[in-house]
Amino acid sequence: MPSVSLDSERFRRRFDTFNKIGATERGGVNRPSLSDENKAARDTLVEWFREAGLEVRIDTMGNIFGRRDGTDSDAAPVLFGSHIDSQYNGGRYDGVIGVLGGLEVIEAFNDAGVTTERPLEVVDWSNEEGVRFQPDMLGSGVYCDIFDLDYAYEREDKESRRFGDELERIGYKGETSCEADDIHCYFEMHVEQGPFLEQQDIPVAAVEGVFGFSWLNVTFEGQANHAGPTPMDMRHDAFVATADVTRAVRRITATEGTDLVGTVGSVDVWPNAINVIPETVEFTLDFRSYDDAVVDAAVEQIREEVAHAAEREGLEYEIEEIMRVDADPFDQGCIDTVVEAAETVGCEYTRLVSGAGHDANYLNKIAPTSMIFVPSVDGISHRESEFTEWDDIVTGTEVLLNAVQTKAAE
Ligand code: HGY
Ligand code: MN
Ligand code: MN
Repeated sequence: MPSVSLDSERFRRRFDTFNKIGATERGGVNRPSLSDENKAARDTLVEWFREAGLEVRIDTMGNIFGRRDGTDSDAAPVLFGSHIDSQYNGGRYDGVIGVLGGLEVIEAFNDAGVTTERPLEVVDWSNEEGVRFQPDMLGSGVYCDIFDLDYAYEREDKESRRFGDELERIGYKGETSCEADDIHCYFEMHVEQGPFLEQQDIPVAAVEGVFGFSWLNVTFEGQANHAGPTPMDMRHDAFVATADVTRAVRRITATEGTDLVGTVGSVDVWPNAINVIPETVEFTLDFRSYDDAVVDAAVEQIREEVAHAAEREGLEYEIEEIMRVDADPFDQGCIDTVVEAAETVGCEYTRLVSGAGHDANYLNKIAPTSMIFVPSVDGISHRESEFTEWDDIVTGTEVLLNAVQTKAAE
C-alpha cells in the first residue's frame, strides 16, 4: 500500500485562510452558530470538500458531510470530524482542527491515490457550542436521536430568533433527513482545552470518555425599586439571590476528591440600571463530572439552594434543566486503535477523559467512538488566546490518519 502522508503546509494554509472568517482583533474568532460568519465558513468548507472530490450532503439540521467512496461502497463508512461554529469570542482551534484535519486526511489519501475499502466521511456538526442556541451538540444530538428536529428548530437565541428560521436564512436547511446512518466508527480530533497534556509535555492523548454534564436555566423575579429611598428590609433583590447561588456553586464543588466542576456562565440582569434594584435575573448553571451520580447530587443541592435564596429574598423563581448528558466511556476498540496509531506515528501519548463536551458524546451512543486530543497551551480554551503548537496539530492529524486507515480496512 503506497504510503499516505499529510501535506502540513496545505493544511496550515487552509487553517489560516479559514480563521480569517470572523477573525477578531485579539486573535480569536467570532463565528457563532448560524451567524453570517458561520455561513461564510460553511460556504468555504463546502467549496473545499468539493475541490477534494467529496460528495457533499447537507441534512435538515445543517450538518455537512463530505463522502469519499470506498472499494466496498456499501460498507458502513468511517466517520470523523467536529464543528466549525465558535464561541462569541472564541479560539481558532476548538472544533476547526477536527474538521480541517479530517479534510487533510482525505487529501492525503487523494495524493497517494489510495482508495480505502470502507467509504470515508468527514463531518461538520451544527451548533456544537450551544452559546447562541442552547443546548449544545444540537446537530449531532438530532442525528443521534437525542433531540427531535422540531425541538431543535424551536430553540431561540436571546433576540428570539428561531434555530429553524436562521438555518433557512443562511441556506443550510438541507434536504437529507437528519438521522443516523450505519456508521462503522467515529473519531474526533480536538484540542484538549485543559492543562494536562502541556503539563506532561505529551503531544497526544487517546480519549477514554467524556464527562457527563447538566445545564440549567434559573430565573429570579423580585421587585425593581429606587436604589435610594427603598429601605434594605423592604427589598426583593433578584441579584442578591443570584450571588447567593453563585457562592453555593463554589461550596458544592469544593468537595475534595471529586472531579466535580460548576460554573455560572451567563447572567442577564433587568433593568440593569445603576440606581434600580434588580427585578429579574436569568442565569445559567453548568455542572460536570465523570460520575453521573455526582452531577445528579450537585443538581439536587443547587435546586435547594435556589429555593432557599428565593425564600430569603422574597422572590419568585423558575429552574429548568435544559440539558443532561451522561458520562460515557468510549469504545475500547476505538481507544486501542488511537493508541496503536500513536505508536505507529511514534509519538508519546497518554490517556485522558474529557471535561469538555463534544459531538463524540452523542456519536458514542450509536457507534464505536473515540477522540484524539492535542495540547492547549496554558490549558486555555473558549478564549481568543487559545493556542496549540502547529507541530502538535500535525502529530494529532497523523494519528487520526492512521486510526482512520486502520478502521477503513476492517
Ligand atoms: O460545553 C462544552 O463543553 C462544549 O464546548 N460545547
Ligand atoms: Mn469543541
Ligand atoms: Mn467549545
